[in-house]
Amino acid sequence: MSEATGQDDVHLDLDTLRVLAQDRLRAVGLAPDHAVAVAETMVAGERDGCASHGIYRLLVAANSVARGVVVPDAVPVVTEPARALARVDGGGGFAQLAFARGLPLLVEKARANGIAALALNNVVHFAALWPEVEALAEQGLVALAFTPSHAWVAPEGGTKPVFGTNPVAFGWPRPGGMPFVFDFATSVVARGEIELHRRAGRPVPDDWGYDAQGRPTTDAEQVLAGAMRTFGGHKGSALAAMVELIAGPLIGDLTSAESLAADAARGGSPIGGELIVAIDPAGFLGDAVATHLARAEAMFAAIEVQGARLPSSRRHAARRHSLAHGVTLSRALYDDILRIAA
Ligand code: NDP
Ligand code: PYC
Repeated sequence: MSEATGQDDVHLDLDTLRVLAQDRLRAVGLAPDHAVAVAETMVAGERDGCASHGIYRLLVAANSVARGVVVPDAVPVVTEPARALARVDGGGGFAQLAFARGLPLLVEKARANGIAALALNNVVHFAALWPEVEALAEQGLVALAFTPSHAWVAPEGGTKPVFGTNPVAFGWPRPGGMPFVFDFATSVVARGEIELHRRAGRPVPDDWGYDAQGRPTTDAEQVLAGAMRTFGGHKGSALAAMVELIAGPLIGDLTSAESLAADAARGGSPIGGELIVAIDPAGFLGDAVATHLARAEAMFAAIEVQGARLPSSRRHAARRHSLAHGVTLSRALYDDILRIAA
């Protein structure tokens, strides 16, 4: 059910949002199985209060389809390059269906070998990575995920883009509770956050990026045209380089610079690969798993007891609220979504 809650926003329950997202994705030409997988990740982002990677991504995904960046009816192909390795060739489609097709094999291999990795190749990626690591941690596995994007981010000490916004995500299973998950870009913020500032006509902090001449600027448009900065100076810069390497050349896929070149100024989402690693705690610990996971709980308690919060606690609170009360979109975003494929 949807209802107008005022001139500037629109309230929707999650089922309505899901139907709207699937409908718009099919309307732009996405095959039904892709539309379901892609809509699910956008609805999950909106449900969890991740505005830059929520339902706003409908506009981004529709643009990638319209510009011919993504293969809308790609059929993912799963292979096993080695005992502990799985690969899904996404055939140029969105990453969500490729991940869904590779997940069962990754879990099976991690349980059999103690550790396993899944490479998604030849996919288009517009989304957050926490759904991947959360899905694995919910099955009792420790998980890591990485993907390059487009070359938008300058290395520390430079002002010209080399890296993508290159997120790193981590998931840790918690007995009887939601997994411990963090997921963030190695740039100072995700590019989607700067896009939202541009849409709202809001300035960005002056340490988010440079204009095309390499000068710090608070103009979101200028940062998008120039270069973003890494988080944490040389530390974020090195992590961004690591993501380029392990989710690019290591799995035979594109770096962020190569992805941007392949886009050929179409303005689509990044094209390339994603690396997902899953570790079964029982591989190291055997019957002592419960004892050692309990020690991890002591660390989480020591964080929270002093008033600090765990990553994902805000997201999980947003999820509880959205499941009970639905979500609110700005009227401008809702109208833009209705205009997709119209
Ligand atoms: P943030 O800087 O907002 O960091 C997000 C992470 O940090 C979350 O796990 C968040 O938990 C946690 N966090 C935030 N504040 C605190 C705090 N005070 N204490 C403890 N934990 C905290 O995210 P980014 O802007 O860097 O990235 C946003 C999203 O963009 C990510 O999901 C990422 O995957 C996505 N992205 C995707 C790319 C792609 O190529 N596909 C490229 C770049 C980014 P919580 O959610 O609970 O707030
Ligand atoms: O927000 O930086 C970003 C991003 C890139 C690809 C998907 N999201």
